[in-house]
Amino acid sequence: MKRVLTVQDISCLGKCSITIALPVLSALGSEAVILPTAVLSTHTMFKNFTCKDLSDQIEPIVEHWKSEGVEFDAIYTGYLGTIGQIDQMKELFKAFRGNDTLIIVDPVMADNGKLYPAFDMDYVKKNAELCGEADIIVPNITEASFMTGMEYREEYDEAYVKELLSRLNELGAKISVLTGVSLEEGMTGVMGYDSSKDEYYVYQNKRIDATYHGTGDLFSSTCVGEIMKGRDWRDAMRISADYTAHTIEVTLKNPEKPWYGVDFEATMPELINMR
Ligand code: PXL
Repeated sequence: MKRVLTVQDISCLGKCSITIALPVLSALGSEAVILPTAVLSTHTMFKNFTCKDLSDQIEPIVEHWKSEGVEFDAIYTGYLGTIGQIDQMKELFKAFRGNDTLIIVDPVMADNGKLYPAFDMDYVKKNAELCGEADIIVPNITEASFMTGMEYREEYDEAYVKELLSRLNELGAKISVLTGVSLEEGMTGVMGYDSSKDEYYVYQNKRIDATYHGTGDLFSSTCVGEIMKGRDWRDAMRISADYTAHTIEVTLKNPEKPWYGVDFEATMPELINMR
């Protein structure tokens, strides 16, 4: 069984980060190991959330794992709280990067043209450095435009997306995948670039006009789980885009849908058999 370490916050209520990564990775047949960066009462789109930073726990946990000889097939980082934690991730990569360890960085920090409340441009710069150490990065267009210094656009063409990918590639990751890329009217999806082969991959599916928290985490966790199942990164992206879009559609049909997250619990049985 593949063993995946995921490093992100625990938002106790909110269906994002670890509360999505754990069930998705388990459902896809990987052993999920967690390293929580902080405990929040809810994700940061609620008002008055509490937050306990866990930075001081990272080193002792890592040291214990090292003493146990623990190895990982993949390390997947998502929402990190502070610049200091990004430095800690660099050390963690050094400690556990084996010849076949896949490192996937989702530089969670912004959406819809804006940074999330906790972050600033110093954090963006640091996240760009972390992306340079990854095998695969999965930013959305907002995160990519912040990290590359390119203008954020709501309306764009393929040339703009290719330029973003080319500048992301300069950060140093082997494969850069942009999410939330809409290249045709009524469609959305991903566009990726594999620098080792100089190859692009585009996948578009139906655009659903709804934004939900945690959908980026659902997409990334599914990618990691699918790659661990042995899928090529392009197939993993396609399945993850389909699964995320389907889950949003199902959520919209639920009359009791919570506003703060998607009903991935309802669609998980389908995920297991997706191909
Ligand atoms: O879904 C990304 C995410 C993860 N963790 C926390 C968040 C968010 C998005 O806002 O607030 C705490």
